[in-house]
Amino acid sequence: MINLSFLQDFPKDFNFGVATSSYQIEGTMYGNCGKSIWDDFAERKLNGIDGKLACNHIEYFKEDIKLIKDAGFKAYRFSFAWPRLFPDNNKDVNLKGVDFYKQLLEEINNCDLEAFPTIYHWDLPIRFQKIKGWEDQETCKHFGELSFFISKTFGDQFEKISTINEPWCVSWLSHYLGEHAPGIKNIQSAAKTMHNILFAHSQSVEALRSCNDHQIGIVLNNQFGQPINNNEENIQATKLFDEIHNRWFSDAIFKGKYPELALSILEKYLPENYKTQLELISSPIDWIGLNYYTRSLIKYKKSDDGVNYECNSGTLKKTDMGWEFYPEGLSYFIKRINKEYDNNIPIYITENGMANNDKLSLGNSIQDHDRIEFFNVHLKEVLNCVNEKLPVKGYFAWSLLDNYEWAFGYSKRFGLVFTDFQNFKRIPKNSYYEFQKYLK
Ligand code: GCO
Repeated sequence: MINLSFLQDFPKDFNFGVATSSYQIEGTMYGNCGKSIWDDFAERKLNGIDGKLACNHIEYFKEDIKLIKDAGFKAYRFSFAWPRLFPDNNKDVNLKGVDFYKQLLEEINNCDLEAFPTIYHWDLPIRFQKIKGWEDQETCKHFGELSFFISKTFGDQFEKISTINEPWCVSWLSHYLGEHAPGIKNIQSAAKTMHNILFAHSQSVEALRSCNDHQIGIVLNNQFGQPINNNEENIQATKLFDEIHNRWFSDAIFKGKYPELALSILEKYLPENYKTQLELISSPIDWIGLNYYTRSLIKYKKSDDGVNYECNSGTLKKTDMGWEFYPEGLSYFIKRINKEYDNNIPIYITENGMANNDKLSLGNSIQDHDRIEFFNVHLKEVLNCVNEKLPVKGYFAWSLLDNYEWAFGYSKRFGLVFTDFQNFKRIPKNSYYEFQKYLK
């Protein structure tokens, strides 16, 4: 039987936690939350399937924190909803929103969990759409102000904080592939946001440093690219994929530059002063978060805009998202950050997990063996890295609860805990109990 018994072999101070994000769990109809680009996108593209109710975490947060504690986890990664704090404009704060995050943080700390807040996990207030959201650096300036506000208002409740979750998703996935809000498909918008979201990070770091003594990080999602075969054109295509998906962000953060191949395509769309801004973007951070899910097989495919590749999947075991199990990629990226970018920076695996077609069986149990296997093979890679003395300091399972999985609505279940979306009942799955067995 595949199990997680080797969790006991991790060092005592290794931080195990779970992760969530605001729009995916809170429920925007509660507590005077304002509208975000996801409400608009859901209305236009997803038949109105949105985060209005989600998991109603706003009312159930105490129960949710208790679930985290009872499993033996030591940390909780969540995000602040910008439209909950500032629903109508950039000045008038929603006291109900402030009160919610105060209570949440208090509950987290009372349960002896470490809070790992993220400032931005994709729910940009809708008002920014007027200036094309992240395409305009005005938005980045306001993001700096939001960061300052968060640090000032809640900063005594946590040590570590991350600025942005997955800049690749905010930019490429949302402005080139059009799969996430605001659903734009245009290389110029994509290039601009690829840069601006990093500029926003720099504004946030500056604001946070001026306010408090936090340990600041950013969360990158890395995906492993493998050429579909050894043809030279596929090898080159893979290099471009890797630069757009991964290196664009890590090169900027750690080296203050953009990788050559990707830059040769995107530079013409960047602001004139982008090099000066890269100096700010690369100002030191204190830790790095890595989200990891899968690999892609890359094949050359000619495109007029120069983005000459397509992504395919292979024949390995797949999750309900159709994503292949490829645990080797996780240790690959841990080593890459350590060896090629910064050999001291603490690394946190801030997301890793799988969607599974979970069903309630008799007696209300959920036998998610595949998920236990997914955690088993990925956590073994992490443990090997720890044993090799790489500075991996923590691991967050994605996710605590089945929740709103973006463009897939409620159809993809990533939780350790099953959510009944009719009545908000939470039912721990076997994977939850498997963690509990060895963490408690
Ligand atoms: C991400 C986001 C999560 C997703 C998860 C599964 O990494 O894409 O942080 O919000 O739900 O990754 O797709």
